[in-house]
Amino acid sequence: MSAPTKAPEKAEKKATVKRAIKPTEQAHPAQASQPAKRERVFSGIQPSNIPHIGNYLGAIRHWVAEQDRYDNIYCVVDLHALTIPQDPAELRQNTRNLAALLLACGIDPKRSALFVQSHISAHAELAWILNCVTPTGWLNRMTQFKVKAGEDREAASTGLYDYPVLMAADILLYQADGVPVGDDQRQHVELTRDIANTFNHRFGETFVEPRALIREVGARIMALDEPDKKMSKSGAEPSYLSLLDPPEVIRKKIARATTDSQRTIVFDESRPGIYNLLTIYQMLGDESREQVETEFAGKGYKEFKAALADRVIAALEPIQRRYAELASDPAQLDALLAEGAARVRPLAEQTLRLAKERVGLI
Ligand code: ATP
Ligand code: LTN
Repeated sequence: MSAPTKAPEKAEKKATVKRAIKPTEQAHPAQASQPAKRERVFSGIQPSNIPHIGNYLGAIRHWVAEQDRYDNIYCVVDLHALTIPQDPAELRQNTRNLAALLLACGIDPKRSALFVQSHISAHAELAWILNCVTPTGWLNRMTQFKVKAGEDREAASTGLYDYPVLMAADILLYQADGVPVGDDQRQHVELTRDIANTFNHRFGETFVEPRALIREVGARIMALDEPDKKMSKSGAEPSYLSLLDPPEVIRKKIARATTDSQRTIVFDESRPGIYNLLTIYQMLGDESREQVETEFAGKGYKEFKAALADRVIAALEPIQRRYAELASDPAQLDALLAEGAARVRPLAEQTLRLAKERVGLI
């Protein structure tokens, strides 16, 4: 192979001047000359199962509520779902169901781009480039991998190990300023910042360093049966409240939820079961803790659990109704997802082109 000539370097320099992206706390670099533009947010959710009330309270609800504040991009991360074994037919179904459910929760395709990760090949391509600047030591520290891989770490897929780098690619491709997520994803967003920072230092400003947008309340809803563990889509049935659970299932799961032998119904973090249920109750009603505690002063768990079930059922009823309509028209859903991908693909491709150029791919 011949030695590299000066020319590509020059071309690279020129590209740097022309397309330099300066990360700022305020705005997306491409928006630097138009400071009035909104900050961009990106977030993803896996089609690994039907979402639960934790996904809703920790993430989806905020995506919906903040649609007028940000430039929004939301993604059904099907490539991430592949990191653990999936039945192909189920994955296809779950992907469409999840998209329908996000729309039913209030994601508005006019204000938010909603698309499927595998429809934009730049995600996988950028992930490869980022793999090559990410030390394995960083991935070894990721707690989600340790939890998901379980005892037999050697048997976990390489994809599961590499999951956070693909997530970094998702975020960095769109030069997102913020990443609205639940508390469990904090470490992955920090890793994304580290990867962006390392890349920018090595190759010149290329990526915005995003920050995690995590709420104080509800960012970590716990499993109903084991309140010391996070509620998870991949947990056992009685551990979570699915957004599509019918009323009688919701009542049963809440009635069986783990509490403790004390009687008072108060927000006490040392009592994780009742604390978790109270948090769900409070969030669905937008009340203060004091108001909730006053409401149940002198009352028992049975009464509280019945009130909680009523509230969850009432909150999910309109979502389930809209979902049934949307899910009945898969062709329209597919068209909408294709539109979402078409809207953001140019952004992703622009960033990928720049990253390829920066690292020296011709
Ligand atoms: P899985 O069990 O398949 O890994 P998950 O339940 O962790 O799924 P994701 O699709 O990975 O859900 O996450 C979607 C969003 O929901 C993310 O922003 C994540 O941080 C948030 N989230 C997940 N679980 C909770 C929870 N228990 N409480 C609050 N937010 C949560
Ligand atoms: N890792 C996330 C899902 C996810 C994501 C993303 C979230 C994939 N890519 C990009 C925010 C931004 C999870 O397990 N909840």
